[in-house]
Amino acid sequence: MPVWVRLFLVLCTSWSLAGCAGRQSTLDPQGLQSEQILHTLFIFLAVAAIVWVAVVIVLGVGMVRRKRLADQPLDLHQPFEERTGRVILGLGVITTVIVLGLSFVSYAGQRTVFAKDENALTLKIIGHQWWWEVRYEADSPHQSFVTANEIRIPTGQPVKVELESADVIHSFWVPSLTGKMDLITGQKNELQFTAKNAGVYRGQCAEFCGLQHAHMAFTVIALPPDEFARWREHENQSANSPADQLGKQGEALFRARGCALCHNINGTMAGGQLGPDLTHIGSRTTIAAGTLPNTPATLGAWIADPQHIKPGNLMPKMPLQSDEMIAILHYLEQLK
Ligand code: HEC
Ligand SMILES: [Cu+2]
Repeated sequence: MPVWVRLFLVLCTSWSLAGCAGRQSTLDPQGLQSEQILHTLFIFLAVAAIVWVAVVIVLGVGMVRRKRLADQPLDLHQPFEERTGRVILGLGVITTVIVLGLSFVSYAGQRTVFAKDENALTLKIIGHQWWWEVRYEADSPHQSFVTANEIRIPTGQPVKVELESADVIHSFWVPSLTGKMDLITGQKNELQFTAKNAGVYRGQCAEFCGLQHAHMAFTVIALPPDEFARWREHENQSANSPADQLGKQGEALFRARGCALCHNINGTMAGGQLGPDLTHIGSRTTIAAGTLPNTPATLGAWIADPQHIKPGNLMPKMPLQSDEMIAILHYLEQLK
């Protein structure tokens, strides 16, 4: 085979498969449920491909072996009619068997995907235009906390998410871990999944929910169970008190400039509920629902003008002097 043909073939396969891996892919499953969904997809694909190839072959044979028109087209051809009838009957039976078989495969797959485990870690997730409220609730309120846009889970343990919406319909989708489920006001939907491997997976709102729907992503971080327990312990604690003068100024300004009306910071006077909880904002990996990585620069840019970064979102541009902004930024950065 000439080199250029081989090169062409290699490029064709590698390019077409290059999009299949990664942290947001149904074709690179990292959870028990997504694996099952991929199995089901492959079975459907294989059966459909075989049927398609068979149809194309028969069509080809029919075209090549075309008969001349009979002299008397209206004459009955008894043997031919009988054969045709048998073929149609046979194909009808095969079609029924295939449809029933695929229904069974689909049903069996759903039993895994929608299986319920009583010991699952339960989270409540509330969709907002355009961010995700994530509530870890335990029997004791001291063990319960709220975060946003970032879901940490232990590997190997089933996780149940209870899905609700604060406004319009959203849809929870982490392709690497499981299928989609809608978040609807006044209705509680549930979805369970188990991450097999530690890693960082990307989720995305999958139901058009308004202007910033495309910027309504989230991160799922699957951690080994002991690491998850440590994180949970830390997340339970109130926010760090600011260590220096500038931080203290920032904390006071956070209240004085109205941020506290919309944002909660545990252990402080800030108790607003309209925006994401900021108790540990300094340790989150992204801001504004996965729109930007969380760095001092992006956090500063967000506070300075959230409407520039995410036009139409529900945090207004706050009138702040530049020294006030620096103080608030310095304060938020310490909330690890
Ligand atoms: C009217 C309510 C409101 C006020 C006032 C407000 N915010 Fe927000 N804030 C929001 C909302 C809503 C979001 C989520 C926006 C989105 O991602 O769509 C948000 C997001 C944020 C985020 C990103 C959080 C994350 O996890 O992505 C930070 C940081 C933040 N606000 C800081 C501030 C600061 C500092 C102030 C005061 C200068 C402030 N906010 C004032 C409503 C408000
Ligand atoms: Cu949405």
